[in-house]
Amino acid sequence: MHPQLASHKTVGVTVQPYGSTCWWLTLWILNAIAVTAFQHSEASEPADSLGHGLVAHWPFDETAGTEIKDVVNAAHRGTLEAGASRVDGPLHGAVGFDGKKSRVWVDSPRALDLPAEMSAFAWIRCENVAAGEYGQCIYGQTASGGNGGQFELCVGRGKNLHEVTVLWHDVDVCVSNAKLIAGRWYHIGFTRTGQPGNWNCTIYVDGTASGAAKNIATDVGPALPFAMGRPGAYDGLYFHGAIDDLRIYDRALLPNEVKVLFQVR
Ligand SMILES: [Ca+2]
Repeated sequence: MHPQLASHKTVGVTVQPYGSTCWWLTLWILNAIAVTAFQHSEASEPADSLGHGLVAHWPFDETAGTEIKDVVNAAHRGTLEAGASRVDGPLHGAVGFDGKKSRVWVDSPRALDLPAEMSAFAWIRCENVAAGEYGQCIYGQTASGGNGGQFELCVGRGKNLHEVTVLWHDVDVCVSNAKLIAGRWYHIGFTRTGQPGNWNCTIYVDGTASGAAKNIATDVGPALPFAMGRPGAYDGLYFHGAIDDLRIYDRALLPNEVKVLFQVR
């Protein structure tokens, strides 16, 4: 029970034996408790919808070891590899990547087979936002030979050295309007809506839409191994920075849900 509610209940029980005035006082207190409970429920409603369609959620809040737990499905555990480290993030713990070989390896859980609508959101801090031709992959699905899968999020790519780029099936499909600054945390994600031959992608930065592409003909690639800090099983495009609270959905979050998710602390 909420400590405040426990305190109110104690007061009500204490005053009840002292006559009609105190009885009405008790009713007033109980009513106040009910209103408080209703307001609490109403306030939490938008946040509650954020559990709908959530297929993976890695908070990175473990304090030791190399295991990264998915609080939605225990089968989606990841592993810190090659120097990926535990650092402080906006929401408690986060994972740091050195841009050399470090990554979180997850592999191919069935729930990450997302060939249709989807969303992925996380807190991200880049140490280098101008990586060069192919940029750095923050997370994504890719085969060991480099073929792209259903989704990737990259930074510092091609001519968009200070922006984030969403790719699927090896194709850049959407670029953020926001230009990132190294060393600062951002809440970044994207949604995919539509259907084969006619997809839409919107990138969000800090709760607000920041870049969109419509009528994307490029179809989604196959489900491939997933990793953070590099593109899946491909040995390259390593990310130099940190990630916190990565959430993946099998639906497109609505704009107001993205705002709420940005405000979660
Ligand atoms: Ca965290």
